Amino acid sequence: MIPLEQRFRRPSVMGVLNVTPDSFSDGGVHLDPDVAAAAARRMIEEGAAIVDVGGESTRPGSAGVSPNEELRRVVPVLDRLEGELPFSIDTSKAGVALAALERGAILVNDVTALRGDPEFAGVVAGSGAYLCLMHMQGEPRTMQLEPHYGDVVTEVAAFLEERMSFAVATGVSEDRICLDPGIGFGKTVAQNLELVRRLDVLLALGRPVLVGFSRKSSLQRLTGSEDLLGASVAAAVAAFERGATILRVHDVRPTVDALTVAAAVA
Ligand code: HH2
Repeated sequence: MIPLEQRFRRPSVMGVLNVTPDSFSDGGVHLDPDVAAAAARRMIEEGAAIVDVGGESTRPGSAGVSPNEELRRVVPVLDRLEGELPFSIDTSKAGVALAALERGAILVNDVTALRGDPEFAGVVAGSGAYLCLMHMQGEPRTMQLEPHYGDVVTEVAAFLEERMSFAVATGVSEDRICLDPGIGFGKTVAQNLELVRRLDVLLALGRPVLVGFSRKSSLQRLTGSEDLLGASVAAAVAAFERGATILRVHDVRPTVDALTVAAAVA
């Protein structure tokens, strides 16, 4: 694999495809694998560089699903995407990551940053795939109850630096890794905004940064709007302008258009 920064030019869009009944913004929409595969194709046509397939919701309060249930949700979709378009798998289970890698996933997106499953790091290292390491305080079930930090930005940076060292020690080469502050994962609105405002601190770790602000509740709290399209696009542009490389979003076409303009004047 070529280094991640060559495969994903700044800015690149990652389209979100949740194959779950309960994801916070698109739960239940893509449960039919043919519908899910069609949505993935549309995202690529609209300019996404990659489609992120997930079978377990990590929304605040969610309890998680069994490996078998997660496989049952994602495998029929992955079977349809195999060989057709670039996709990643959003999972913290080694068995699910392996099933996706066997079907050609080029990136593994682990919201636990290799803390969830002891087998996970080895599976990724052996595959040669790209890896996204994300920061989360606590676990989805409880993470929004009482987020606490001294300085959120330096703590997230220290965490990601340590997780990257761990990944490299288990055999994942550094040029395959991207880092993610984990917007909404154990953070207040102010902390989420601070992480984007001071993205340079994460960039100083030397790896491309992925930001997923799309449709998150902080945007709803900030704007008071129920329709989060405008807020999500603005958040993607703001993150890009502060140096993010990959923007993980639900609404691909408007985000790609906005980023094209933002990049043209950069
Ligand atoms: N956010 C969500 C899920 N996975 N992965 C990364 N790397 N970064 C993120 O910010 C991120 C993520 C949550 O969003 P969504 O997939 O829309 O919802 P749910 O977890 O409810 O399926």
